[in-house]
Amino acid sequence: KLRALIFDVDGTLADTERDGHRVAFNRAFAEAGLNWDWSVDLYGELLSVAGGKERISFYIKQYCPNFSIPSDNFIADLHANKIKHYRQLLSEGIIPLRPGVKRLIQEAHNAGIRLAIATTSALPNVISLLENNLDSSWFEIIAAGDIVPAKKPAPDIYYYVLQQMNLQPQDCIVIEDSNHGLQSANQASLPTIITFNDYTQNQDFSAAVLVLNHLGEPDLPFSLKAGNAKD
Ligand code: XBP
Ligand code: MG
Repeated sequence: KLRALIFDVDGTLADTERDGHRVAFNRAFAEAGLNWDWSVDLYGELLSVAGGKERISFYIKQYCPNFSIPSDNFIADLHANKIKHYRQLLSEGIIPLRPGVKRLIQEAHNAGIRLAIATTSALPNVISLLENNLDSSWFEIIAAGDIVPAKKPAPDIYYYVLQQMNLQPQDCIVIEDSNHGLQSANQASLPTIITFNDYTQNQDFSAAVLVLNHLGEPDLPFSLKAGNAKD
């Protein structure tokens, strides 16, 4: 019996990466006087590293090998400022939920299915996204950011949610958008539905129970759409 739905956030609830996180990183870099500028394509590569702080470290190692990190909390401070910019972007309402997300969450809530979040992103980011779009009190557990030391694709965040909710993996379905997320959930034995997006569409999803382009209405041929159903 299905008892719980566990949602990833970035790329799953909303397309937050390209116009949200990426832009916020760039604004934080500019504010710190750095001439780093993450293009849409470069950001696609950087997404191979989960977690904002981890992504900045990776970028420095890979693309700015001569850059000397000025202080111990340089990356943490930069990331804290990135969170500020990201929340500002969300509050402007430019990043809507993906199709079908709100309906699924509402119907699951009405049916008494328990809801949880498992994300690599920092907690304030998740709270902002939920508060701008949904009733965040519906989520029993919001497992985010550094709450577990090993981020996705490690399974730790999903083990954490299962333990906190006292659930068995077979009682749950996970909704993810990336191969990282799929690996993380699968290692915790959780059946996973993928809703891919532009950044993740070419990834390997063979371990998913279902792969969809989104959770909204199916993309039916025109003649089958509402109003033409009798054709
Ligand atoms: C999300 C991420 C995050 C965000 C940035 O992965 O990889 O790093 O891009 O978030 P997932 P923070 O959807 O698999 O959880 O800057 O808040 O870390
Ligand atoms: Mg994701």
